[in-house]
Amino acid sequence: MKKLSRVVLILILILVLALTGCGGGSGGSGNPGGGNDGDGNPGGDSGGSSGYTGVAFTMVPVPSQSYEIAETEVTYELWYEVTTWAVANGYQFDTDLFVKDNVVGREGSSTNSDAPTAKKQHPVTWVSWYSAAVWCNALTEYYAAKGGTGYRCVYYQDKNYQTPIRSAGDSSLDNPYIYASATGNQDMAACTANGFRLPTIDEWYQAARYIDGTNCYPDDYASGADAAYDATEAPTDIDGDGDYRLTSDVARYSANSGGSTWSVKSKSPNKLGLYDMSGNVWEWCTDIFSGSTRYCRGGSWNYSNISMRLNAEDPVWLEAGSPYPRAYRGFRLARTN
Ligand SMILES: [Ca+2]
Ligand SMILES: [Ca+2]
Ligand SMILES: [Ca+2]
Repeated sequence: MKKLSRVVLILILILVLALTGCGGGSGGSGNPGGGNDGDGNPGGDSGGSSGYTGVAFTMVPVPSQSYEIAETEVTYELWYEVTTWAVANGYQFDTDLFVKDNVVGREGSSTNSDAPTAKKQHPVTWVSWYSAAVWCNALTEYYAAKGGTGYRCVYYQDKNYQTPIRSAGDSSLDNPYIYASATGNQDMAACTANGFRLPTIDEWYQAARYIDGTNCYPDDYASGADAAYDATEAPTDIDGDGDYRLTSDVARYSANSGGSTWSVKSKSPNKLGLYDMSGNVWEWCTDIFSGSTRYCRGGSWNYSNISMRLNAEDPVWLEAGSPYPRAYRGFRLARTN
């Protein structure tokens, strides 16, 4: 089944010891966009493998679609490494109200917001939609600065796509410009930038329900399951992969989480090879619904089985001052290809 997916491994190289002295990539100019000028040559990497570690993650193409989606939720390990670089290069994330010490992002449902621990493969939580979207730009620029392909940012302040949004407090995030062939675009469907971003709710849904292009997991199934969310009927091998998965086999939710997040990939994947589409943490999507409302999809470790349905949504009103980040919300990357 995995042969259906052309799995692309993206290796993020991280200069652990010499961020302040590397002088390359993002440069010393204070402009983190230095590696993302679209020329495909991030350049300036100080080179040498000594001192580098890597955080690898996998993007999975969705067949017959023009986008890729991440195999897993964004892990705390990846979040922490990129956020550390981003803050040092001028990015600002929400202080995410009610998080101690103004830090942003926690290691799963734990309270750790510092260096990763043994739980580093848990999804990052306590990230607002604003921080998640800005972080996608940060990852795009980080990747370029560290020697990867020079992907172009997706979210911009201005209609001519000159200035990527680098602050979660930027008011333009309420209705950001999305890089496209025409100026002034604010529709993700027209996006032509190949940098990282949040998926639309429809992209998330298509990836969650995909079986073979003709058949899909039904709306009342968890993504990857062979029976309805509440298993009122015996499972049938609906995805044809030779197993009979129940909701409990593919999702971490209230009945089997033990009251916490889990490392990503602790349950079986769906047909595309995507893990935890249902459960573990709700995942922010990029769409704007009536002003400041955004949607999360897929349910989480502290929600019941009905929220594991692949069409489950959680509309979240991002009113200023509301404690919208939660220990049960994270996100998953997407990328136009
Ligand atoms: Ca299966
Ligand atoms: Ca099956
Ligand atoms: Ca999830």
